[in-house]
Amino acid sequence: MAEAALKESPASAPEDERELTDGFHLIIDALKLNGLTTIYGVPGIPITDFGRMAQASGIRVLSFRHEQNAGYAASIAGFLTKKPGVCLTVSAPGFLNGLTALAHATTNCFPMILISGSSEREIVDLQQGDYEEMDQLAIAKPLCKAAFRVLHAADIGIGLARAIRAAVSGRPGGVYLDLPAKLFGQVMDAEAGTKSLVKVIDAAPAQIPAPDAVKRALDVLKGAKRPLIILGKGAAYAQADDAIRALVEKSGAPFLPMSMAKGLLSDLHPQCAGAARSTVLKDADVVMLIGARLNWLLSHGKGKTWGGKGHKDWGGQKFIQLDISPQEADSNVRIDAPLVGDIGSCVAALLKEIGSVSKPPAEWLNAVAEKKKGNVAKMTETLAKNPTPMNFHSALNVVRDIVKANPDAMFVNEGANALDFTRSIVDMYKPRKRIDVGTWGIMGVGMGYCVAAAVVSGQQVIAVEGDSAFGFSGMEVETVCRYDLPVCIVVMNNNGVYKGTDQDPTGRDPAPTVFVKGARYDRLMEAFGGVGVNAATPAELRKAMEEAIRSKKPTLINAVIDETAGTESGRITSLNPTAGKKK
Ligand SMILES: Cc1ncc(C[n+]2csc(CCOP(=O)(O)OP(=O)(O)O)c2C)c(N)n1
Ligand SMILES: [Mg+2]
Repeated sequence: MAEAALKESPASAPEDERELTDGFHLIIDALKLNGLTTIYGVPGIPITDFGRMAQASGIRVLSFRHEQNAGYAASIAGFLTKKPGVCLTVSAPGFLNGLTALAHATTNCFPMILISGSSEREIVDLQQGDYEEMDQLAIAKPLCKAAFRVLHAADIGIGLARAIRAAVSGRPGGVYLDLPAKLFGQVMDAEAGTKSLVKVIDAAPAQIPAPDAVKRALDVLKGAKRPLIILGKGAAYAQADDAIRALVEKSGAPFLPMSMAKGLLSDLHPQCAGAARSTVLKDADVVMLIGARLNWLLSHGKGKTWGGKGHKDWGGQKFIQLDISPQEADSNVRIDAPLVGDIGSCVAALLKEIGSVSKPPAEWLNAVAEKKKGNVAKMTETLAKNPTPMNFHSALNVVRDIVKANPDAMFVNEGANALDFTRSIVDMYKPRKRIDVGTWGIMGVGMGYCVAAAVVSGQQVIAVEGDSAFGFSGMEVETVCRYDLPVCIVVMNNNGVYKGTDQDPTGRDPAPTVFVKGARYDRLMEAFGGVGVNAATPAELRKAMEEAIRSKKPTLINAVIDETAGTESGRITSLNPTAGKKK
């Protein structure tokens, strides 16, 4: 009788008979309880066993060659799924390698959690020189949305819950979670451990806009003679695709997708003004920003791009801004109608109240259509040329066809010319297919994005990479081959950064912008069992891409591009400072 009672009540059992758990298992249980079942990381002290145990428990653990790439993978997984992407790193150097990606996630408003092992607190705090000693929490704090440390196994559940909420609620961002080495082996009663875990309820609660703000926004919109809607990656993130389409179509306004919002409505949609960008920015009288910030990518909402007279002059238009953050309005110019809430709720509220709207004046729509027609005709002409050597346009004409034939494929893009030409030439047809350098114009996201895109979507991935851009994460082609992912990488090889033609005026070294001429990136892929193809003509490129997609094999195509073809910094040449002192 006494024995039976003891079995039913493990808490009162003698210590050595109670079932125990530890930090390792509690972290795994906490992740799984919250549906976080993929980890992107690099193993080592103190998290090697954690990775093994996580894998054994059914979590997918994707091991990279460098933490930065694992971090970028986690960040874009967050963007694609609206759940925090999890990156796992070792202490000090591994943590620092992952930190760039955490800061990138925060800047881009992607939910991500960087979980890093760290060294012994008492040694770190006395600065006694521990293995990989670093006060990681202090370093992470200014670079992310929130940072937490867990010292006791009983706090793991709460620690992860705080990290999840911070990452996905409000404006999403990067969160740092510091787990000191001793935490992993800490033992506690299993039942108490289970009770300490938290399943986060409604991690990103809807934020409903105020009715008067909705009315104000609609009044401004309805007063427009030349309206324009700009869709940002916040709109893509929201996964409110149908409502956004309905609002755009109801308004009848031309829309402009920011790079990662391409495909939210098809680039071929009749209202898409992508091919008339300069006209619509300059001439619109009312601009509705949906999940797009007026940062450098939109010339801060002022200056000549926006019809202003001088560099910093306001163009005179009115702005409506839908954004989750109340602090976003007036960041660069006056916002006449801020609408604060999550994009899904804001768009739904506008749709509910909009009533009948008359289409924008024909004069405006015709002016945009004319400009579009002219630019599309010019582009068609350029794309039809077939120069030798191949240039960006003749190569991208092929990519454009392949993407059109495979609209479900994920599309990764980085570089300077390799980015800017691709963005304007390759149309997107579905939401959240195009992922690229984002807010910072960062190089190095390529292979991390490819891995996460393949893992999260289960779809074919196509990557168009500048040869410089590719080099930042090139070693991860081994990761792509190891996991046998359906990734087709096209390296636009113009022998360097922007161009391959620069020379050192002193004749001593190669110029800072050029690489080994005629490099064969395709052979890197072959080293790991993938398919490598050297393509010097559009026909060879087309054949190789079609075969990659048919076979689903990891493929790298070295597309040989005219080394004179690019321009300095692609489309952002003007951001280069110029020397005040002429020679
Ligand atoms: C992390 C980081 N380092 C450096 C840069 C500066 N940068 C901008 S584009 C670029 C590479 C451009 O060359 P490539 O990828 O070959 O594109 P191309 O213009 O030649 O097509 C570099 C290094 C950056 N944006 N990000
Ligand atoms: Mg290049």
